[in-house]
Amino acid sequence: MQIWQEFQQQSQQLTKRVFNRHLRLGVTGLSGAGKTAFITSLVNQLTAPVDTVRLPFFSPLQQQRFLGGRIDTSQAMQTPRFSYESNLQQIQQGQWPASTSSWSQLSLNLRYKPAGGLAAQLTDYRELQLDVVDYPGEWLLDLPMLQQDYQSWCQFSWQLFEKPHRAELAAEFAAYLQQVDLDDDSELQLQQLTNTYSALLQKFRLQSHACLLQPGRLLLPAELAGTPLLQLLPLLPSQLQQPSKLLSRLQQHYASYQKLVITPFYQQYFAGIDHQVVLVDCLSALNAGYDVLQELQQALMLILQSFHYGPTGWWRRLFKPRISKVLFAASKADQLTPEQHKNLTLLLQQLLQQPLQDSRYQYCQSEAMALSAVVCSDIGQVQTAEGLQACLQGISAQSGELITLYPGEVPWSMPSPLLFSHHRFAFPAFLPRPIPKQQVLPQLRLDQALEFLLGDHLT
Ligand SMILES: Nc1nc2c(ncn2[C@@H]2O[C@H](COP(=O)(O)OP(=O)(O)OP(=O)(O)O)[C@@H](O)[C@H]2O)c(=O)[nH]1
Ligand SMILES: [Mg+2]
Repeated sequence: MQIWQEFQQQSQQLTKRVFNRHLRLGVTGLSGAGKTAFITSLVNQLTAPVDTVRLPFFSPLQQQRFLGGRIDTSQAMQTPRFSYESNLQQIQQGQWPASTSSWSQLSLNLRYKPAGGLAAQLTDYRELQLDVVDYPGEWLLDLPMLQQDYQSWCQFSWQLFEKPHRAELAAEFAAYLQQVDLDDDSELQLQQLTNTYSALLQKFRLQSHACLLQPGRLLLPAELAGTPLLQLLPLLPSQLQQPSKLLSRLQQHYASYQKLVITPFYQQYFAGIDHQVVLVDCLSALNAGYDVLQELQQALMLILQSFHYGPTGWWRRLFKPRISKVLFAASKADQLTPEQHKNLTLLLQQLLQQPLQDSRYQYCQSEAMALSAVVCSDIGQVQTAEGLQACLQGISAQSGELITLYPGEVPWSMPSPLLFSHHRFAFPAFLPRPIPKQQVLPQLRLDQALEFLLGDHLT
């Protein structure tokens, strides 16, 4: 019975894909980029009663063809469901949902009237199934590890560890590794080394604000906690020269991690993506300084190399899906006064300049914008000696108090290290403003994002 149901579900899915009625949206971004907030707001905008939503640039709604969306309730019981309702409740009550610790999924059925032609005459409405997956951003950085073997991963890691914002913390770990017996591959030694390396990764994140941390599962193991698969760490480049028991064990673990963790992660969540949104938190990186901004650029470049981009037709949609549209979005634009949004978009484009030069992107449509999934600030003006000055008002995430401030300017191109030596960026973090339950989340340019990502599938 269950096999028959699964077969029925799969054939329905295939039919939808052939007729372009199924879209898998890949929400991509490092930890803290805003994926969970983005998905929550997207679901909220698309499932709220259509007369309560304000999405002027989302053409199906503007043309009164969008009839509404609902959450698909037929999702398999064993599939973790994206906690939309509780995330929404938290945001409406003025709190952010916690950082994601495992994967989850949600499907929406979007009902719309066809824009014209024969379809409009023959049917009252059509439905598009939209699938979205949420996962911890840390895991995304495992994808580039598929392109490397253990040795090259170690070399790469130690090059990263030499960077100024990491060097001091890494030196301690290097000294610890120096005195390790390379012919001891006992459980005890492997576990002690792994614990020390995983503590180092946590310190890199908290003290150095580093974002390129591998392997991601060492930071957030989920169901893999305690498995030997996670006994993984980069030996020093000098320790790779001679064969040793420890080296060969770590090589085996690395290969198993690639095969049993990263490949299934990619296959399950990313291999079938049709459209992608890449969320980037440029403002936190600017706050953290030059080295972190550089590292963010490097991380984005590595991640984007893991996806396949290109045109799509029904055959490809079925058998060899490729990403045909990618939206690069600078998140949390509500932390800036509006005249800075253009600079934020330009900075994002500069950050992505290198990956975007890659010829693969020429075959897919891309767009860059600054957006905010949940607007937490009000825009105002204050009188200063120089005249009227734009300012923001919002609830500070640090103090919980209402603050009014001018957050400052965003450089429109990659800033030099010199700029950071005499200027400190301090873009504020806000809490969401509490709103009534029936009110739709305030957002910025989510309508333009939806138009780009979904508009042509709702015609
Ligand atoms: N002001 C503002 N802050 C936001 C917005 N979206 C996210 N944030 C902030 O960014 C933090 C991280 O957002 P999440 O949506 O949890 O980020 P994530 O990409 O899901 O992170 P992981 O779950 O760790 O991978 C939130 O806790 C907020 O502090 C936004 O639209 N506006
Ligand atoms: Mg999350």
